[in-house]
Amino acid sequence: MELNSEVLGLTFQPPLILASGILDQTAESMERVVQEGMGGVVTKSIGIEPREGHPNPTVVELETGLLNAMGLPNPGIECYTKELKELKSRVKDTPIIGSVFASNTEDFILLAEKMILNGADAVELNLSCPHAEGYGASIASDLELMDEVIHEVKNSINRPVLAKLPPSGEIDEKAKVAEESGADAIVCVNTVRAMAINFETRSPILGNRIGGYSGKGIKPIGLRCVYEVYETVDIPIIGCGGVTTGRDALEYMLAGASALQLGTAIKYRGVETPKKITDEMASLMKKEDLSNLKEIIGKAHQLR
Ligand code: RRO
Repeated sequence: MELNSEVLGLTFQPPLILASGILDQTAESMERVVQEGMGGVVTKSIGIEPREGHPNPTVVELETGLLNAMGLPNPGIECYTKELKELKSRVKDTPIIGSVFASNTEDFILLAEKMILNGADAVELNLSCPHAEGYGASIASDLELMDEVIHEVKNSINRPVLAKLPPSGEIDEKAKVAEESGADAIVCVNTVRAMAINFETRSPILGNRIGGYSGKGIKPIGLRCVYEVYETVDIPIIGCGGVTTGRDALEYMLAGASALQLGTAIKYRGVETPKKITDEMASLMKKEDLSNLKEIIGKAHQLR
């Protein structure tokens, strides 16, 4: 069974993409994930200047997922372009999506142009980090600014632009604005703003106090977001949020996702996660007599 998805003129085979923020600091680690069956990769979110990120602890393991407040640590675009070039030379047939964050339109344009110039096939605009003042979710909550950023980036690069949205607020309204501004796809969703408190120390655990929740626990939220956005826009949706098994992936596709991003699942199922999920998708489809993903995408909307 051929499990592939054509999205944005790119072929994802299988339709599983490494989500931003996991195993994506170096060309070597991203290549390794591709060798383990990932159909595409998104880089760590990269900004103009190097950033150390938030103080430790930056990650907490919860019962059904992870809580992080990394704080956009990254080496800055000048330094990261070396990794990107190296990655491009190592994974020629696998689409590379460059993730970028900024606080203003000019910086977004500069970052997107550098990503494309150095080997990215598409750009993912991080409009949704839940715990970075002035970046991320604060961009998507200002619809005028989001419109300008997407419109201007789209005008500057001749490649697909993906808008990664937060699960907060009216996501269908944000997705509609993103589509009208020229986004080629919506990534649904970033992590959920959350926190953990240690009873014994009577204090928040994360250095930044507030962080983003990912993994199995947020799957119903991501699924709902994909479902709502599918009813609102005509551009493709890439599902993200707690996809851990082949069944999860197919449920997201029923909600309307054309491809999926995987992140936290790798922590629980290892670097072989994409192969495992692909096998699970194939056997579940075989059992249900399905041979093509097109028979699945968006089908949960027809049964009401
Ligand atoms: O680096 C982070 O702390 C981070 C980012 Br950029 C993001 O988009 N989402 C998240 O949960 N963490």
